Amino acid sequence: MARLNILEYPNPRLRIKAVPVKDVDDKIRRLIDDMFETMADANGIGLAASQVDVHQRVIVMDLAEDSAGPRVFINPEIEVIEPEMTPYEEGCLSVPGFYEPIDRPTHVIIRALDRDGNAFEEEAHGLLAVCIQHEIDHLEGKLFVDYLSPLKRQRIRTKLKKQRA
Ligand code: QAP
Ligand code: CO
Repeated sequence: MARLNILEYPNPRLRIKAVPVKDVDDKIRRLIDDMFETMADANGIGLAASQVDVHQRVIVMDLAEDSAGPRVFINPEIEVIEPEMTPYEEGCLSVPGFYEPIDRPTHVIIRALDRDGNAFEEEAHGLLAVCIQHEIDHLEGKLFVDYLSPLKRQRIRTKLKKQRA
């Protein structure tokens, strides 16, 4: 396994739209293993392949509160089943050190492929619902800071650039 480099905001490569995975093969499973290692090493709970500069529709997740253990979502889709929105304090491995409440649909159905390429469906609320929406946004080239006011976003951008300089 290998630890991969995580792209950080405002790297323009985070804006690339990911393409669907055609074959869930050993190469994809190696990517998944590397993503889990990278995420664990960075103390993350969710990671999209876009964040490690691989622009294919793959997400890994390991929610501490979760009895389901490590999860993989390939070519994920969500369906919002209720109009209700709930705010949740979100962070992101690509925006280290910043957390802001973001409003998202509370209750969704997830459809995806697992690491063997088998389709599955899961109803989600709470942290799982928040996390899958956050990670699917990454696959679309979208970040949680895009939901903030331009002023807040600019402040985060400036601070991150200074931190790295
Ligand atoms: C996305 O985020 C998420 O700033 C996953 O210094 C976050 O794993 C979905 C992290 C919250 C729902 C709720 C962030 C680690 C990890 C940081 C993460 C940091 C160290 C973020
Ligand atoms: Co993120």
